Amino acid sequence: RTAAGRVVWFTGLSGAGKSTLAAALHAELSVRGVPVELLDGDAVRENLSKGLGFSREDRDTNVRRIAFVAGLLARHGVTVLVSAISPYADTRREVLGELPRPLEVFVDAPLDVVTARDVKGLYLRAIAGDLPHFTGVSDPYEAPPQPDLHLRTDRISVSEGVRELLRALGEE
Ligand code: GGZ
Repeated sequence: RTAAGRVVWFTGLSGAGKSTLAAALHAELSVRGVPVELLDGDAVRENLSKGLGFSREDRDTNVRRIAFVAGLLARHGVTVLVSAISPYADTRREVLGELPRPLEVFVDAPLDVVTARDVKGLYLRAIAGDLPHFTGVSDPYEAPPQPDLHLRTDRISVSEGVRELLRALGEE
């Protein structure tokens, strides 16, 4: 199988759709019998990275921990779907460079779109100045210059995104 042991790394702003796409791809691969695991930033921060904040150092630590676990799983043929903002281009390049056949996916929607979605109300708080270090508002997000896949979630549906992901993985 072509997706076996690959790490699909979803990067993008909060609310861009990383977790939604990762969950949908997870469901599709599971149905197809592909061994697949999901490492979601939110869940990771409640367990593996509990206590970490949002300074550059803490985000980098979070991203390195996720990559470490992803590498262990991938080594055993599991397809790993990582969903984390992972805002720093250098850190992404470093950790992805140590993974076998990574697929970097830029989950992209303009700031005004994610602000309008504001599922958790975090953008409202950040714009009001109540949330320091909030990615895209009061903290940087460095878009990947050459992602393997660039999904504009304000233009395509979740199922279209999943189709593109499956194609990129050679699993269509
Ligand atoms: C960005 C924050 C912040 C700040 C809380 N900046 O969309 P969400 O809500 O559900 O997921 C986001 C999550 C970010 O965790 P990650 O592990 O993906 O970030 S990183 O890769 O940069 O380490 C968001 C919520 O936590 N959240 N405060 N200040 N996102």
